[in-house]
Amino acid sequence: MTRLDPLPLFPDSDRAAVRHLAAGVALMPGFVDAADLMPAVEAIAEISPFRHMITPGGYRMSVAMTNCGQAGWITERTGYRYDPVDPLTERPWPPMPESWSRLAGRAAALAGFPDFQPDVCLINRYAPSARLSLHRDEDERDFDQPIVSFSIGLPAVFLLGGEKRSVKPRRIELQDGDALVFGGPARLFYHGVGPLKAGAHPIVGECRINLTFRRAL
Ligand code: MD3
Ligand code: FE
Repeated sequence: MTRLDPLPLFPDSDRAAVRHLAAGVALMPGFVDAADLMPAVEAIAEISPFRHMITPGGYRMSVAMTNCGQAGWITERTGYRYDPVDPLTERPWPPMPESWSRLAGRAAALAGFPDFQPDVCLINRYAPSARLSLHRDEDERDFDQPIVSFSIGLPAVFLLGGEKRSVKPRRIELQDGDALVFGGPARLFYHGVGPLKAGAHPIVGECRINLTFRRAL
C-alpha cells in the first residue's frame, strides 16, 4: 500500500489536547506523567538539593528550588541571576535530561513555537501553604523564546495576570501532568501561584513540583 498524503505534523490526539487560554498561553492537560519525571527530579536533587533562596529584599522564599541545565536561576541578598555554578555546592548544576528537553520542545512546538531548545530547567517544590507572589520572568536574554512549564503532584491555583501588575489575575487550576506554554504576547505577563493546599500524591508525595524550561543564555 502506498501513502500519497504526507504524515500529519502532529497526531490528532495531540492537537486536540492543546487549549489556548489567551494569546500566547497554551494548556496541555495530562501532557506529562509524574512517574516518568520523578526519578530524575530525585537524582537532580541529590546533586543540587532543593533550598529556600533569599530574595534581594531579605525574605526567605516559601518555594524550595533547584535547577538543572547549563545554568540555574538563583536569588540571593545581592540579586537575581542565572549562574552556571550552584552556589550551594560550588559545582555546575546537574545536566538537563535529554528526555526532558525533548518533551519541553514538543510542548512548545504544539503551542506554535517550533524551535525551542531550553538550556535551563528551574525546579520549584511547593509544600502546603507555599506560594509564589506575582512576578515576571525577565532575567532571560531572548523574550522571543517561550517558557514551558510542567506541573506534577498536588494541584495549585495558577494566577495569570497581564502586562501590568495592576491587572487582576485570572485563577487557573493546574493539575498533575499539565503542561503550560507561555510565549509571544504573554511572555512577560505577571503571574504567580496561590498557597498550596495540603494533600498527598501517590508518586510525588505531599507537595507540588513545577518544572520551568527556559532559554536563558
Ligand atoms: C507566565 N513558576 O518559576 S509555572 C517560575 O508553578 C514560575 O512554579 C510557577 O512562575 C510555578 O517563574 C508558574 C507557569 C509559568 C511559567 C513562566 C511564565 C507562567 C508564566 C512566564 C511568563 C508568563
Ligand atoms: Fe515565573
